[in-house]
Amino acid sequence: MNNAPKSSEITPKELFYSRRQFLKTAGLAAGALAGASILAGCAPGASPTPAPTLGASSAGAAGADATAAKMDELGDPANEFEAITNYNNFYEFSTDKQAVAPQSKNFVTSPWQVEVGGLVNRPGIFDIDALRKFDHEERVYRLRCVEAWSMVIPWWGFPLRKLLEQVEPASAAKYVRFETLYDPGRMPGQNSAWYQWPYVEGLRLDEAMNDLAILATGLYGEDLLPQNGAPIRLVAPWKYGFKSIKSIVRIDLVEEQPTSLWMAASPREYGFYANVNPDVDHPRWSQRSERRIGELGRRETLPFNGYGEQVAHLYAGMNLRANY
Ligand SMILES: Nc1nc2c(c(=O)[nH]1)N[C@H]1C(S)=C(S)[C@@H](COP(=O)(O)O)O[C@H]1N2
Ligand SMILES: [Mo]
Repeated sequence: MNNAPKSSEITPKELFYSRRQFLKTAGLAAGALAGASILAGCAPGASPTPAPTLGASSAGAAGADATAAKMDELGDPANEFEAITNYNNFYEFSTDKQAVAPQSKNFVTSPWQVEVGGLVNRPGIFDIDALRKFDHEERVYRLRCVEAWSMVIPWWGFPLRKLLEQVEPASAAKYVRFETLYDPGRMPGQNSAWYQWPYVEGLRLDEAMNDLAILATGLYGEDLLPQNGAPIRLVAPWKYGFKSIKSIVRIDLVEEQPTSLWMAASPREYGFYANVNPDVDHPRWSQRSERRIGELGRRETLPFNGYGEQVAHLYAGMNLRANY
């Protein structure tokens, strides 16, 4: 998803995390992806890893709730922990999806604070420990990357609305602007001049208040690992994955529509709304279908990533074709 992505990033490919992993997934009529070019260097699978086997298809292997099969409301099984934590977009660490996990593994996320301000009546600095005390729940969401691959992830988090209610948005507030940590010493990708750091994303205030929008601090019931945006990240599942900004340190209520890092990098390709929409092609590829990580073949992409019932009303009267 940079200006000139490697074809390996946008083309169905085979990704084998390990033979064991492959056999498990294959047994579920699932396969894997990422192709020849990635295959050879498939870091996570190169040697047997001691990573927890909490994936859907490992149910029964260890028993108990932690390994029970998880699925989304459409019946799609959650991807395995190994896939979710070893195939990542996090350009602050690497533009190579399989390099993000190793490159970020020593990223220290404690202490951590999130400053919430702008057009609010009660601005505040929230320590990560305080945010962890918000009433958390599991949300099993599909994550659909603009690059046309997807996963199902069992997030652990709380509605963004709960935090916004605490700071009391002022009536002039129309948008929410999020910012990732800026620290090139700890996030080496930020030394790249290709992008305007820090990573910024935004939602319209009514989108942010929608129940689907959560702040996640974990997945599979464990604290987030750095590669997934530790210690806290946004998840807006009806939008392309790039909207779900990681490792947040600032949230501002603002009057003007924020300019995201991707809008600044390539406005022709990445818009503000970025709702998942199979009818609007990316300028360089179709959004009609997607490859679900862990499966062979492709799936049809659903409008709003399958969440239209909850969010379509937010866009009544808008020309969605013009809001890529
Ligand atoms: N700060 C930051 N947030 C980010 C990104 C990033 O590069 N930096 N990548 C985005 C993209 S393109 C996707 S698809 C998702 C991937 O989330 P995951 O690695 O947890 O699956 O994170 C999003 N959030
Ligand atoms: Mo993405």
